[in-house]
Amino acid sequence: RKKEIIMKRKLEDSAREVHTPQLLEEQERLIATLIEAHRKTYDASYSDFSQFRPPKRGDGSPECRNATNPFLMSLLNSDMDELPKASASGAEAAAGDELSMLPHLADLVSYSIQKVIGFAKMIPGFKELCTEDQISLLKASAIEIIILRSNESFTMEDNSWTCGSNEFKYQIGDVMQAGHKLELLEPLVKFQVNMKKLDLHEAEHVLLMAICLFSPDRPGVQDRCRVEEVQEHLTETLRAYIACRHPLSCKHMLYTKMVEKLTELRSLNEEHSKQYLQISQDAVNKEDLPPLLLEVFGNPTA
Ligand code: 8C0
Repeated sequence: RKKEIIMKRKLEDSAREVHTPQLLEEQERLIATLIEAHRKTYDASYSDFSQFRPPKRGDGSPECRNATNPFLMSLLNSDMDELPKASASGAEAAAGDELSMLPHLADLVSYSIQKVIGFAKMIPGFKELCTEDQISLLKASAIEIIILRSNESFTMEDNSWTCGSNEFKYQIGDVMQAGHKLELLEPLVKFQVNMKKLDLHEAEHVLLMAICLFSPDRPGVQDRCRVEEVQEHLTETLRAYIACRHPLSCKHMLYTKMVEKLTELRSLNEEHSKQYLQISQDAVNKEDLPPLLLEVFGNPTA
């Protein structure tokens, strides 16, 4: 009797493998909802970027090329005949502030957090969670989802995030001028390159962001079962989508590779939290970090 049941299960399992899984109508609707949510919260014209505090790049600026003559430079460039008051820091500032890109990138991250929140609110199941769980999920995944969504602006031509004009083109050097170490940025760029190579469909891209958000194992999550349920529904939809919509030649292992990306994001996130602590402490007096960013990533002075 037991053997019969086991045999029957095996038959059912292999039948499932052979028959191409279908995209259920409900799954189609879910994908359409996610794509619309993403389009409403990702402006690919990047026209809002001019409202951020402007990017300041030390490299290439006249001050920096003349780093040996910072005072001469500042006198030549200003209408006043006096040396800057705080001489030591004046020299530093003229030679190119170490955190000169921080205000712009902090504004970009803060803006992106707002967009990620907007995206989350449109995912079926998110609003039904209690506010505490919504906050726990967002706090833990915001930076990961920003990294994922940023792949849309990333280009392998010159390994930069290109958001319109040259002013809003971000290269490793620019992010270093926001206080980030090369050791963290190299894996971040490598991640972007490997993501780009996966050449995801929009449906897969948005599903991955939603799956990332609904991770039941984030710190502080109360109703893990609800979160897991939604995540499983999303992963099932992703598997079905890949199985029936992705061209045979490139769908091999795609789901597995996508799940691997989520693991890589975790370790980027972990490394980032360590550096964030350092940067946020360096930045406390500069009032460089927007309040939303402090709330989401933590405020070292609070
Ligand atoms: O100066 C700081 C700025 C941000 C110091 C710390 C932070 C961190 O937030 C508090 C984020 C750190 C993160 C790098 C570490 C990741 C392991 C930032 C600096 C990265 C993440 C960004 C913002 C550098 C510039 C390019 C990176 C993602 C980029 C994203 C690009 C876009 C453009 C965001 C996306 O939302 C969008 C609309 C465009 O695609």
